[in-house]
Amino acid sequence: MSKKPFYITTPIYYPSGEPHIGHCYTTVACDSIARYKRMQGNDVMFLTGTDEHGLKIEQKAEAQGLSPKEYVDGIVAIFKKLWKYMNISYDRYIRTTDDYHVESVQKIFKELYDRGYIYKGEYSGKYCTPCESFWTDSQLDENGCCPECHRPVKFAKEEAYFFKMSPFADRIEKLLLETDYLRPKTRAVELVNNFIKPGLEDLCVSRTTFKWGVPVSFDDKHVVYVWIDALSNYITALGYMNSAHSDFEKYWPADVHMVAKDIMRFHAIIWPAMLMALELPLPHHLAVHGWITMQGKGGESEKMSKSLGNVVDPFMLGERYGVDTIRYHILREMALGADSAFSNEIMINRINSDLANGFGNLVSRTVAMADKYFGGTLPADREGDALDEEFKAKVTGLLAEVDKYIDETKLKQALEAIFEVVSRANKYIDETEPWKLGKDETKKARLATVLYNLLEAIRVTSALLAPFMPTTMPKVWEQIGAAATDVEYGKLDKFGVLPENVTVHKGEILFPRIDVDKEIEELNAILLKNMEAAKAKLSSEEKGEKTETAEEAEIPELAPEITIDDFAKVEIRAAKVLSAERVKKSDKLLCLQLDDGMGGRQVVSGIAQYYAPEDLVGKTIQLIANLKPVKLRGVESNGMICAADTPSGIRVVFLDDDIPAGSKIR
Ligand code: ME8
Repeated sequence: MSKKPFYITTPIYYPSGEPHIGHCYTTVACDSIARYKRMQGNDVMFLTGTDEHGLKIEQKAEAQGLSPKEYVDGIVAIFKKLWKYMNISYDRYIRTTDDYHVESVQKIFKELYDRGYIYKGEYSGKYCTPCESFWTDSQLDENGCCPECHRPVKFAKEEAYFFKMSPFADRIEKLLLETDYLRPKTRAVELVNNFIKPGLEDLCVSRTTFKWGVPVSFDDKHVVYVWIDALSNYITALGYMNSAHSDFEKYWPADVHMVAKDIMRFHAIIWPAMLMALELPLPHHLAVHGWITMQGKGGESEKMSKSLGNVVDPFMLGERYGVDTIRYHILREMALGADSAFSNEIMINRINSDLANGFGNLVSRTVAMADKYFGGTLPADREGDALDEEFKAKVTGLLAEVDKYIDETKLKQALEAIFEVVSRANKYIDETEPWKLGKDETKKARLATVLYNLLEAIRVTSALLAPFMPTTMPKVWEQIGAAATDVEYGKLDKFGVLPENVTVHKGEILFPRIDVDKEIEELNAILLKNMEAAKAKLSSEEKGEKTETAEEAEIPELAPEITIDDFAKVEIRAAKVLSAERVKKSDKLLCLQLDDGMGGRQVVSGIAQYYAPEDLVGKTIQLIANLKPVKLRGVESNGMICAADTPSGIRVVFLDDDIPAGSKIR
C-alpha cells in the first residue's frame, strides 16, 4: 500500500538578520508534526526556506558593501546551521533566489496577466518602507502609522501592476467562515470584517523603485512584489511551472501551512485568491500561532524581533539546556492563536517541573528500581491489582488523544496530554510504593508487575514524545530496554509490548535539574547585554533605512526644562577638523583631530556610517568642549561634536567656515 502524502510548510523567512527563538517556534512546530506524520507512516514533504528579495535586503546589503546575493548567502548559512542544530528534519529548502523559483514566479505572473487578473495601473497611497507595503487610510493604526510595524508611513506614487482581488471575495469569505481552513477559526470573523466586507482592494504586485527582485518577464522595469514571489514558494518548491522538481501532483494541496499572526492576512486572503486565479486546489489548513513576546520597557509585551532588539539566541539556550529541552519549552508554552510570553523564569521552572522532576525522574526511578531489586532483568512472574486496569487504560488511550491534537495542530495540548500520563505514572509509583514491595520477598511478583507497567507507560510516552524531542527519546529506549520495533506507531495503543523479562540499562540523567536563581540571574544579564547592543546597532541601521520627510518623522519629546545657569555649564565652541580617520575594528567610529583654538584636541564620533573622513576635513563644526574625556574602543575622546538625528541618519551641524576656531557658541 502506498503511503499517504502529507505536505507541511513554514513561512519562508526573511534573511534580514540572524534567526531567533521566534523563528524557531514555527519551524520546530512543523518539524514535530512532520516527524509525527512520518511515524504514522505518511510520505511527508516538509518545506522551509528563505524569502530573499526586496528593498530591505537590497539596503542591508548595500550598507555592508555586499551584493544582495552575497548578503543573503551569509544569513541563509546561519539559518541552515540553526536548523541543523535544532534537529529540523526538513525535506526541502527553498530560496526565492533559486533559478527554478524565479522561472516559475515569472510564469505565474504572466499566467495571471494572460488570464486578465493582473493589469497595469498607478499606485498612490501610504507606503511603509520597512514592510514594503502600501496601506489604505482605513488600515493605518490609530496614530496613522503602519498597522504591522507601527512605524510612520509616507505618501508614495508609482506605476505598478495590480492583482484583481474582487472576483474572489465571496469564495474567500466562504472559505474563512464555512470551512476549517483557518485555525483558530475565531480569527475568521475579524478578517472578513476588516478586509472583505469593506470591499477587497486590488493588490499591488510589482515595484519599479528597486531592482532586487524577480523581473516581470514582459516589462523588466518592474520586479515582482513580495507576496506573489513569496507565497508561490509553496508550489514552485514542488515543481509547479518548473522542471527542477516533480512532486506537485503528489503533494499539492498542502495539508498545513503554519504561520504567525503577522502574516495571517496574506495567507488567509491573498494566497487563496492567487490559487483560485490559477485554478489550483486550496490548501487544507492554515494554522496561525501568536508571537513569542518579551516584556517591553513599560511592562507591556512586545513581539520578539530583531528590530526591537529583544531577541533570545537559540544557540545560547541550546548550549545551556540542550536542544530538546528548548524545543519542548517553546512548544509547551504556545497555544494555537495566542501569544506566548518568553520568560527565563517560566522556562527554567518548566524544565525543572516537567522534564527533570516529571519525565526524567519517572525514567530514572523506574530503571533504578528494576536494577536494584532485580539486577536489571524483570522476572516473568506477575501479580495484578484492580488499580492497574485504570492505569493501563490511561496509557493505551493516549495515542488517540495525541493523534487528534496533532491533526488539529494543537501541539501544546498534545504535550499536555502526554504529560498527564507521565504524572499519572509518577502517582502510580506513590500509590504502589514499590520500595515497600522490594523489602518483602513474597511481593516480588507484584513488584515486577508494577515496574513492568511503569516501563510500558514510559515506552508509550517516550515514543509519542520522540517527534518533539528527537535526540533524547532514543536514550530513553536504551535505558528501558525497548527495541526499535517496540516503539513503532502501531504498538502505541497496546499494553504489554516489552518482553516480560525485559532488561533495563541505567544511563545518564536525561534532564539535569537547574539551579533556578543562579541561571535566571545569568540569563537576564545576557539578555540585557544583547538588548543594549541591538539597540545601539538598530539606531544607526534603522535611521539609514527610513525615508520619511522631516514633517512626517517622529519628533522626539523634549527633555525636562533647564535654567540658563544649567545651560551655561555647557561649553560649545567652534572647531575645525584638521584630519579624520576610521577607528580600527569599528564600523561606526571616526577619530577627528580638531583645531579648537586652544591648542588642539582629539574627538571620537559615531558618524562613520554617514561620513567618509574626507567629507569632514577642513569643515567647521560645533564642539561640546567641556565634556569629561572617555575612551571609545580604546581611543580617547575629549568632547563631542554636535549632530542632528534625522530620518535619513545622523547629520553633523556645520558652521560657516569664517567662524574662528575656539569661538564660544551660546
Ligand atoms: O514574514 N514569535 O518572514 P519573517 C513567533 N518572508 N513567531 C515568529 C516570531 C515571534 N516573535 N518572529 C518570527 C515573513 N516568527 C515573510 C513570509 S511566507 C510566504 C513569507 C515566525 O522572517 C512566524 O512564523 O518576518 C512568522 O510568521 C515568520 O517567522 C515570519 O518571518
